[in-house]
Amino acid sequence: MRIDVISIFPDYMQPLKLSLVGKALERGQLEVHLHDLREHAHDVHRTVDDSPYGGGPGMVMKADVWGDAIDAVIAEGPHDLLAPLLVVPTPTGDVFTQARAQELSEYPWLIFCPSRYEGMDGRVVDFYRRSSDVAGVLELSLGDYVLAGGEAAVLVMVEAAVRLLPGVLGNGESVVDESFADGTEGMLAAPVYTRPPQWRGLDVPEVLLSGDHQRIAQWRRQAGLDLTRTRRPDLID
Ligand code: JBK
Repeated sequence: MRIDVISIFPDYMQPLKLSLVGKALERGQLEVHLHDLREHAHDVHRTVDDSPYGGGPGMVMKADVWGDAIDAVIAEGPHDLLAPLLVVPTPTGDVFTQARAQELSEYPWLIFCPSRYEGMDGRVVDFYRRSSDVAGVLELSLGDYVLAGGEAAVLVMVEAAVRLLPGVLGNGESVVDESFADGTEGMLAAPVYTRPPQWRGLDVPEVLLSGDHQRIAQWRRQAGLDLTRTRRPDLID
C-alpha cells in the first residue's frame, strides 16, 4: 500500500515510523510519502488560509492551494497503481469504524488531506468527487469532539488500516478475535489476564485456568456480551 499525507505539519506523521506501522514500512509492505502543503502556496508568505465568505470566526484553507497540492501528488505518484482514494478527516464526515478501516486497507493508494483552522474550502471535495483522477473521496470523522486539525485523525486511520494489511500482524489470530472484528458480531472482547494467577488479592477467573477450551470460549462469549450490554448498549441494537 502507498500512503501520501499532505499537511502543514508533515512532521506530525513521524510516529508512523514507530511500532507496527514502522515495521510495515521497514518490511516494504507500506510506503508513506509526506508533503508540506505550504510548498503549493502561491505567495512569499506561503499563505494556505483566508477568512471565510459570509464572515465568522477562524480561517478556511484555500481551495487553490489544496487543489494544486493534490494534483501534484497524483501527478508524481505511481502510474501503475489505480487512482488513489482521497481521505479527508473532518468532524462532519462519516464516522470512522472498523468497517471503514477495512475499506481503506483494500485500496492500494490513499491520499490523506488533514486540514487545520475551520476546515478546507468546500469546493475541494466537490471537485475531486467529480474527478476521474481519484477513485473517490471519503470524508471521515473519528468522533464527536473538536481537534486542532485532522493530523491526529490521520495517525489513527492509518494505524487502523495498515494493521489489517495481509502479513502486517504477526499473529494471524489477533485480527479475528478482537473487539469489533468480523465474526465477533460487533461485540466487545472479554477481559484478558496473564500470570500470576493471583495479584493483590485478585484472582484470574478459574475457567481460564481449566484448560477446557470449550468452556473458555463460552465464558469469553458471555463476558464479551455482558461487557457490551453495560458499556456499549448501542452495539447490541
Ligand atoms: C475532528 O476526524 N475528526 O474527528 C476530526 C478531524 C478534524 C478536526 C476535528 O475537529 N474531530
